[in-house]
Amino acid sequence: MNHLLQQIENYKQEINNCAITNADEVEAFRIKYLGTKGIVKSIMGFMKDVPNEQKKEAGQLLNEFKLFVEAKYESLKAVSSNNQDNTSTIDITLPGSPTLVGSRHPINLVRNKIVSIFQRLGFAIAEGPEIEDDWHNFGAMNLPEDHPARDMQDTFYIHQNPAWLLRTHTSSVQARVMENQKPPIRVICPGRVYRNETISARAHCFFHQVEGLYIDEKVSFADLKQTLYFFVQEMFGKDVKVRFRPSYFPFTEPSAEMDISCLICNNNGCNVCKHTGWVEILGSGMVHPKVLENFGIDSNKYTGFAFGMGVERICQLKYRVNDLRLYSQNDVRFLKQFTSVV
Ligand code: 2U9
Repeated sequence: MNHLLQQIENYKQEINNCAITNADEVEAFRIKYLGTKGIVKSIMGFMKDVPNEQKKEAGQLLNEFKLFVEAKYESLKAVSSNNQDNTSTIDITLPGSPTLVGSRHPINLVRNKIVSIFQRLGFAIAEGPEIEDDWHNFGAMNLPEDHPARDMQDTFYIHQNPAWLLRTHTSSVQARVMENQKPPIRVICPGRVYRNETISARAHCFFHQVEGLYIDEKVSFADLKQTLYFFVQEMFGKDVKVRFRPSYFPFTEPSAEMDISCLICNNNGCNVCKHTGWVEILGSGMVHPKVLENFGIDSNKYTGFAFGMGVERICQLKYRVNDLRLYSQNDVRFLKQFTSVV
């Protein structure tokens, strides 16, 4: 037993003093100490000569020694590979690792495309605050006190001051333009809006709108139709067909929703158009005289048209995205698929 102890001590000293710097020496160390005919194996062979009552203690010693040698081998390996790195040269023939540059969000791509089409028609861009007061969001838009859209379930009110709310549409921006500008007014208002909805594939607590407003003398429903027809042709191609359906909004009279022929089935009927051949794309109408008067605009002299569309909706039709949640999950696998609106 004492002999064994002495031997282990000697080897430990030898190992502690060894100076090893390169991979060949490390391999020689491994063969000498840990190889099949190495020192660790050979002193394990002494176990059979150890008296039974000392076997337990001897076993522990040998095990500790084995762990000591293995740890030393691992640290030598690490040191020698570091040395190797320091001396190695860069292989300039290897391909570089590319820097990922990201891409524009599909909602932004589609919003930019919508806005640029209206800019070409002479519309100026207007933006406004997302936190609004009741007047700019509802009152000025002819939404009466008891209108369901004012309901707590649809609108996010600010706890600290319920006179403030998160805008439910970007009409509040047009309201601010009308406050500060006299006709002619021709603005396009892109922006994020908020509604208190349960999140699902088809609804979200926020989405993006582009609304437009054109007020001047002699603006007619024919101007509305032609402007919006031009817009969808630019957006979806010259072959697109349109139809207008009568509708109701408190801020426009008359009001109309515009459908386009289904791009997926070419007007023949599919799941996207619910087998009607048509898909709804935006709401529109002639600005209600009361809305004009709210801003001191003479409704006998001036008329105007307005429209509003959801960017997510257009994006869904353009890119065939079928779940609204994808837009806000920030998943690169989804986002990197979009590069431009064609
Ligand atoms: C002023 C006067 C009138 C904006 C309009 C719509 C019709 C409309 C919806 C489309 C889908 C909202 O995103 S959506 O849910 N919008 O249908 N919006 S007319 O009318 C205005 C705006 C400002 C001063």
